[in-house]
Amino acid sequence: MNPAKIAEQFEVSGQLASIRPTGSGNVNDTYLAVFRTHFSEERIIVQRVNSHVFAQPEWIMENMSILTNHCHKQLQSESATADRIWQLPRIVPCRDGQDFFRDGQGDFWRALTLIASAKSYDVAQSAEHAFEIGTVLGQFHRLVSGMNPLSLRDTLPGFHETPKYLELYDAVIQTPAAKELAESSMEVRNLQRFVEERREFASVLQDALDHGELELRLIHGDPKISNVMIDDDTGKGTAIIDLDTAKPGLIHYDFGDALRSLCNRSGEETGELGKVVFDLDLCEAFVRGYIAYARDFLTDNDKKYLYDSIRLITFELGLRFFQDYLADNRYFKVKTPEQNLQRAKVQFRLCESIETRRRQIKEVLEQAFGDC
Ligand code: GN1
Ligand code: MG
Repeated sequence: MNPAKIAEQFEVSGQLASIRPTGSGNVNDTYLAVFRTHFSEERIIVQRVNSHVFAQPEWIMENMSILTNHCHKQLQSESATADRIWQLPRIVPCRDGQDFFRDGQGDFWRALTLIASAKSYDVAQSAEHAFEIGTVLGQFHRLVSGMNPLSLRDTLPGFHETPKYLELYDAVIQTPAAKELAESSMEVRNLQRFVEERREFASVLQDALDHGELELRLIHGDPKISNVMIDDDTGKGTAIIDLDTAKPGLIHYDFGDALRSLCNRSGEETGELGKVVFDLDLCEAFVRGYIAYARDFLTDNDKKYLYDSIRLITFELGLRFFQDYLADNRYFKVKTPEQNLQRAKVQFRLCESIETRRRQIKEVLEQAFGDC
């Protein structure tokens, strides 16, 4: 169904003035809709949730209400000491009162308020920007640290369990189409070797969870740089958006994901592999921002796995892109058939850079957190 018709289903006053695609998401389709009355303007985000990825999109909305209500209450009780304004996205209900709209084709649509006067960026702008990303993730983790992890539903089973992605990869690599690709492409064979050399490492966090060293908490699931909103007026982080993957998990995946996306100044979509490196200055600034809030909840065992988390999530995302390429690009949206292959090469190159800088990264972490 046409997005303009969809936008009109939501409870917003005024008349739809415009609607256009926005954001750089790899999974959902996102639009910015502008409504005007004689006296004012309201902007909302309208999204078609990818129901191929999220089998129960209703759960995302339930989770979002629970999570934002909790954070809102907590922030209200602390507002006297706040050094900045924290914002949260809010669900805009449909005219019939529901939190979402299903169109004639069965597609799932929802609308959210826009974070006021703020922007997000696909690549780091400065060390101050990195500090703000760390601050926002630390604050998010602190805010949800008092919640029972099981108070949210698992919207995406297996998400960020690296061994599960290896299983999917192992299944696809056996298919005739993937075998043919491997035979004809040296590049594909190189990536296969890269995966094999790290197969053992893939279970490092799940093993720590199984052994009771790490515990399940609530996580954001996708705290990449472009999901952190920076206030236009103050330059401070003001919100973390895209709460679709908030669920019980290991906060290490969040920590690693924020750093992998932030510290690659070339961005996820670069064609220039030679320029992909893990930037230590940005890492240091992020960690300074994160620790201010994380001191309250990080345990000694948590600290032990921080370096591994950065390396692992980068490997995991590369593996997910590679697997999807071999499986005919069914998960991540692509503009060309080779895009997921290129994305995989970028993450694997970044993973190598993280491995090369292991000692320096550990030094940064140790300075901030103690033994890591
Ligand atoms: C996807 O759609 P988007 O851009 O919010 C993916 C993340 C990846 C990210 C990489 C549900 O997020 O896990 O880290 O792409 N989300 C899902 O850019 O798979
Ligand atoms: Mg996302």
